[in-house]
Amino acid sequence: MYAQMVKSEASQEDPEKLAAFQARIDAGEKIEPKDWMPQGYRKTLIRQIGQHAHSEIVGTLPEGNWVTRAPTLERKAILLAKVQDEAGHGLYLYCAAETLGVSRDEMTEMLLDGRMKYSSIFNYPSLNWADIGAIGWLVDGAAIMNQVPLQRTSYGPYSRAMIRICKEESFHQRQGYDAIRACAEGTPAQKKMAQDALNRFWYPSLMMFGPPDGDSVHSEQSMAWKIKINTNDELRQKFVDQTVPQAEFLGLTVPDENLKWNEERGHYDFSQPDWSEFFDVIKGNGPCNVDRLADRNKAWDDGAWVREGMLAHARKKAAAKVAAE
Ligand code: BYC
Repeated sequence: MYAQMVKSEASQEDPEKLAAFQARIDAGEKIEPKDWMPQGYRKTLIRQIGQHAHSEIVGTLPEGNWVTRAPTLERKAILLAKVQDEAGHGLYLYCAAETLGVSRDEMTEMLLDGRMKYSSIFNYPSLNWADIGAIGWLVDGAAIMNQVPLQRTSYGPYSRAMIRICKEESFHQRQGYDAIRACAEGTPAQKKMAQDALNRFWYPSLMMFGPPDGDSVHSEQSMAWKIKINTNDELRQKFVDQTVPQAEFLGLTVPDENLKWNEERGHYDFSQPDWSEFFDVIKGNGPCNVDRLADRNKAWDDGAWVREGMLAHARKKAAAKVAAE
């Protein structure tokens, strides 16, 4: 329906402007906030960048849950820094989306009342310390796989935000791998925890790339506009190819009986996640959807006095400046 809406909006736009816009995209030019752009391009970016920003913010919840329970002071300091980075990523992305004419408050309200999504992965719980390793290793690993190509996305502010974010995500992935490595090399009970974390996070991580290409409603148009550079399935395959040897190095087993190197294709063959579970989770029925939104709503309500105070201060400063002129 969304794709049809984008097409029907495009039919109402000036064909010459549309052709000139597509020529700029095809020539690899970046589109900047003041440039003319089709309504569908603007809407798609607001949806994708806004959803991405929300994911960064909601993504701090499963990890923040472990800051006070990290096993050593060093692990605590590292996790705290990572969680702060994720919140920062959310802010860069909200700023990038604001250049398209939507405010951060509007996007937040759409998240809080369920009109905007965030990544499915954050609707799964972090039950033990090894889960924090698995999140860094697998979830940040999947995020980087998706975000490195987005550094070349056609919208300038999004592309520039992604360059900065990717640098930090690489550190996040390494800290996760190091944390799960310590568990995998530890006592039999710790190794068991690491395996259990891999068992629970493997398929949800594969889901992060979105539905199979045949069910991806936005990919075709988003790729024509170079908002997306790769299809969901291409990135999922790259992630599997990269991650399986990492699991082998840890002495852990990927929970997939069909996982096998395919010499002819030069890729691993692997089982698809349960896509009905994915669609259920993004409809709001995952294990933690209700808690995540309740936490974000509470944070928004509890922070109202701060926002009001900041606005009152800004108004006072502006009035003092006018009076002094
Ligand atoms: N979760 O047509 P499709 C992070 C929705 S943050 C939820 O393929 P598209 C991190 C999709 O929105 C990671 N919904 O969509 C943070 C669409 O529904 P609507 C976030 C999903 O947009 C903290 C429908 O399914 N990364 O890494 O072309 C700590 C059909 O899908 C998901 C980004 O956001 C999902 N996984 O492709 C650690 C990256 N997948 O909107 C880590 C930027 C699909 O029509 N985003 N849907 O109602 C993208 O690259 C693309 O949006 C996606 C989906 C590849 C995710």
